[in-house]
Amino acid sequence: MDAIRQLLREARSIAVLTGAGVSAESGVPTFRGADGLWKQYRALDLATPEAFERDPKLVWEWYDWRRSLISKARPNSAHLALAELERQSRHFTLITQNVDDLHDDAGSRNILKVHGSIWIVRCTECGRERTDRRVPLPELPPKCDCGGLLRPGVVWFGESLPAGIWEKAEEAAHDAAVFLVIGTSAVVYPSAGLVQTSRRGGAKVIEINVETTPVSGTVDECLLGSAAELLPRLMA
Ligand code: BV8
Ligand code: ZN
Repeated sequence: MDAIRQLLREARSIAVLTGAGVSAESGVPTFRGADGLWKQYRALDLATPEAFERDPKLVWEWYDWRRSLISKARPNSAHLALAELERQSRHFTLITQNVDDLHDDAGSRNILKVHGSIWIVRCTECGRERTDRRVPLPELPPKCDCGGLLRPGVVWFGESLPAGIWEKAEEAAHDAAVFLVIGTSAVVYPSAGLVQTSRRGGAKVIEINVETTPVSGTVDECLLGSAAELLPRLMA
């Protein structure tokens, strides 16, 4: 741990990729864990444009349920430690696959949300986007003032990642001297590919997870444990 603390202190640039595992200790269910969202809700079928096309009410019931769960969640020590690491670092980019905005609530600043935010709604007719934090939503599916159907402002399977944001994430991963990959099962692409991108750019890659993942064999250090427990210890 000392060597890693030293590495983080001296790094000229740090990039971090987080997944649902960093919000687990805030009570937000992960996707693929034992009590995961995928299990109960066939999420892989729900988080798609086709599912929304077929049954927008069903898809919104899932998101409305997640929104009310997330509205009760607070950042945990993993989120707070990452906000602290950013304050101590010269160049720091936080790339998150999470849509819960808990990194914002923890005080992180330079955040790239590659899968969007569950608090954004976007009109499928006029394209207008806005933050809507109402839980529960008054009607499902919610409608825009223009009468169009609103959709969650997240990236679904089969959809491309927000253009500008994705380019910045690739650049940050490539330029990083240290790349932290935390609390992600590293199975969703292209986000999981950022680990390889950082290695190609010469980064020291450190993984923090409670279990090994498909990238564990490619990283320099694999710290097995909870992010909420390990990250604060890396900051001390
Ligand atoms: C695209 C937003 C193309 C919505 C999400 C076959 C092979 C390879 C790829 C594909 C394929 N078929 C299709 C694809 C592409 C597909 C994909 O990767 N599929 C996977 C499932 C195989 N990807 C896409 O479709 C992407 N788009 O490719 O577009 C394209 C290109 C150009 C032009 C047009 C189109 C879009 C992907 C984004 C999908 N949206 N979510 C929503 O949230 O509802 S994905 C979803 O999974 C979440 O965003 C989540 O963030 C993401 C990854 O999951 P994790 O965050 O890693 O969470 P998970 O539960 O899986 O893991 C938790 C981890 O934490 C575990 O490892 C656990 O051990 C650990 N953990 C638990 N507790 C702790 C902990 N770690 C530390 N501490 C703890 N306490
Ligand atoms: Zn509209």
